[in-house]
Amino acid sequence: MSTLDKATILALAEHLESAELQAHDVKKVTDQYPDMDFEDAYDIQWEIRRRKVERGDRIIGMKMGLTSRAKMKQMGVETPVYGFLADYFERPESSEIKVSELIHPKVEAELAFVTKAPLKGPGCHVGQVLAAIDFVIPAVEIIDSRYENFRFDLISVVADNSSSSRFVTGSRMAAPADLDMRTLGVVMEKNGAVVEVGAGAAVLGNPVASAALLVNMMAERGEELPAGSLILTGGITAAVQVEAGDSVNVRFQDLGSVSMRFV
Ligand code: 0L1
Ligand code: MG
Repeated sequence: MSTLDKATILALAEHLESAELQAHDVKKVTDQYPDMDFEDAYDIQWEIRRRKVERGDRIIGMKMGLTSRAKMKQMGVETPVYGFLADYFERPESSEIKVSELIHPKVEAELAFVTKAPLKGPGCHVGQVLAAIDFVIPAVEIIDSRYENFRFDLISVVADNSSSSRFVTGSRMAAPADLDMRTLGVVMEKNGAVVEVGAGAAVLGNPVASAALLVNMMAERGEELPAGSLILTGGITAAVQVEAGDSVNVRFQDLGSVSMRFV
């Protein structure tokens, strides 16, 4: 049930989107509106999305966040969150990513899917997702909460498009049938040193389950995922802070590696 009126939703969407575009941090929105709920937060997120589309940006997919059981427990929450991906979030493999356009970026290793059929909930299951996946590619998401010191609560995070900011995908693709996504290992290196390791099962037991949940969560708003969408399924590793001068390379079992440099 929403608690905020339309004018407040519009004002908060503008406020948070400006923070993103101008790369400055803000106080979490629940400080001012402590009674706001998840519906308000997704209303704000969908309004930010609408503003971007109106300006000519394309929405190329969706991401799931807070999909690791350990992170959910740490934050005292039981549901992951989703966000949208705009075309300008994407950066090419091995490219330089400008930290001056960001506030306090962190990187996390993820598996990404590109779909060949629309997906619609409620009741979307893992089998439907597997049938709709065209191919799997490795990805690194660069999250960047707009909130001071990454200090937030879940409702504020959702309003802020779940900290979506940039992402890089690798070019080696695989069919889902050729991978065991639960045991698929990743090793993240920063400046040549291993900083994180993990396996796909960190993402809700199986990244495919994360995509099914995304579709079912979108269905709560009557939304579906069109064919050709890119889905970032959630962090396999913890998020690692980066700054100008850092190089990141993530090796994915059976899927090659994804690298980038922060400048
Ligand atoms: O992609 C993610 O898991 C991030 C979700 C938002 C929470 C955060 O900024 O850490
Ligand atoms: Mg993520």
